[in-house]
Amino acid sequence: MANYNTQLTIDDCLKIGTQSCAEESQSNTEISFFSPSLRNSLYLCETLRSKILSLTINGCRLTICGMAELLQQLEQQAQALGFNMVGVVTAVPSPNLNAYLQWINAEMHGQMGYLARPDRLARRQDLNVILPGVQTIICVGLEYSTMPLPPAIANDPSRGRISNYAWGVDYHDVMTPRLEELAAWLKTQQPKSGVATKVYVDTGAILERDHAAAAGLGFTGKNTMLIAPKRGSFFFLGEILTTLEIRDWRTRPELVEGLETELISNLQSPISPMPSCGTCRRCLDACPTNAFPQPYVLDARRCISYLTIELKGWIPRELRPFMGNWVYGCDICQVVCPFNRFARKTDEVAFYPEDKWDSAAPPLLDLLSLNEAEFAERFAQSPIKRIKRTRLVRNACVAAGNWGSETAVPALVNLLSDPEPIIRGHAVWALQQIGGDEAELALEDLRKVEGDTAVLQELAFMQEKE
Ligand code: B12
Ligand code: SF4
Ligand code: SF4
Repeated sequence: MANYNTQLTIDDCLKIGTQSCAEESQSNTEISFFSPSLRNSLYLCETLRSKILSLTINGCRLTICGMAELLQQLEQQAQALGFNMVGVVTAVPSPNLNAYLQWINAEMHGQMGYLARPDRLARRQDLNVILPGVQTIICVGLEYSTMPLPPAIANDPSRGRISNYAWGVDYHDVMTPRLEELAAWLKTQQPKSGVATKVYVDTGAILERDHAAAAGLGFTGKNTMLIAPKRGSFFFLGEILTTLEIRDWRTRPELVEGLETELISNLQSPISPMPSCGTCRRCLDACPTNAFPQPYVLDARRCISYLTIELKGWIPRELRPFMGNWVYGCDICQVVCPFNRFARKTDEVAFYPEDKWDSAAPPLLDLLSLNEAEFAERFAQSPIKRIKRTRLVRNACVAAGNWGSETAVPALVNLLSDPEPIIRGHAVWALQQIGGDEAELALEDLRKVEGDTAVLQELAFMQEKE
């Protein structure tokens, strides 16, 4: 079999297509090819287009589509798979790579060591390390906003708040198979040409937001979120890296230069110039842990999302009082953003909470009493399963300390005998915050038997305070 590269000319398409049609035993088969040479064919006059683009050989219909048709079909396929946004961009390293390296050098990634690994940095610097010959990144967005949380629920300190993105099924599980399906479809657009693809949702060593911004999906906010002007920022990102060259004149206007004007006269850029944050700084001022040292830079080590999800060990004592009742992620710098007035309810049923308020803001007493088996069952489908019981109960202890109600004391006292030192230690902190006879007696008892140094330090902290 000839080894065709991905840059098929119209002649290549005709040659391979004619051969494939001749080989087809069944009539009424449809074979379609994509040729970048036909980049603007949608805008050719109808007669010329029908001559070039479609012919029937041996009962088999052969269609050769150009760049514009491919983009149109890509959009349709992506939409049919439930994605709300799609864009393509040339696979070059992010122009903000330096900002990223500075962020790593300043150690703002905290314990997320994978972000600083030399092999992962190499991938961000050269996307060919991920996929040799990569030409294009197809970026998709999937909205996840489901329902507004009534203030009475959101601000109820007896409940632990879960970030909106984690109310339903894990987005990695929802998006990955669909992106793989989209990648499989893409490969059919140039059969026999060996198109390679690589699918990522969140976990890839690429700067997803920067590439998506370059693909026209939105702009970077001061809160570092990718914001779509008419949709806000409550959406996930996913990508297909591919060796197929797809160029979109909408994000690469230079591509249309030199074309006959009448061919492009009906083209109008659908991507209007992106807005920006302007003088707004609501997110920066609203962040309870002061995690933005400057606009567009987030010190992950102070972010509640990092503290509740990524941080494996002890939550720094000085930050605990500012975490409020968040037990998994945080939405504050998005909720205050004026662009999120445009956020729509997602059509994705998988993201809707099963138990309405209890999935979005479960009672803290329920979380404090979770055992391993209950945790595994309750969060089997949810992204929360990733942090395991220890981190979730640790977070619930901090939220209970901030709640400050004696109602939580019996559940916290129970946790003083938990096998996990991190849970015992955070329960100690919560009981110190709440105070009262029952809490103090239990802490006295623990002091006599505790053998773990870190837990003893938590206990000592209270004595120092006294
Ligand atoms: C590590 C990580 C985190 C870390 C660090 C966050 C961060 N801001 O970097 C933590 C755990 C804190 C986190 C939290 C959240 N995350 Co997160 N996270 C990631 C991950 C895996 C890598 C991000 C990264 O590389 N950060 C490195 C830093 C340096 O990048 P950056 O902050 O984006 O900064 C860039 C720009 O600000 C720009 N820049 C710098 N200066 C300037 C100046 C100007 C003027 C401009 C325009 C740009 C600019 O350059 C920087 C480098 O590219 C991505 C997935 C991925 N592979 O990309 C998801 C991802 C960014 N996270 C996501 C989500 C949903 C969240 C949360 C909302 C979850 C939650 N509710 O708790 C929060 C939001 C917090 C926030 N405000 O960012 C989504 C974001 C979708 C979107 N619409 O933007 C992503 C893309 C995952 C996904 N596939 O959907 N996350
Ligand atoms: S997610 Fe919450 S803690 Fe993190 S930067 Fe935004 S407001 Fe601050
Ligand atoms: S709150 Fe204001 S400053 Fe922050 S991202 Fe939104 S528009 Fe930009």
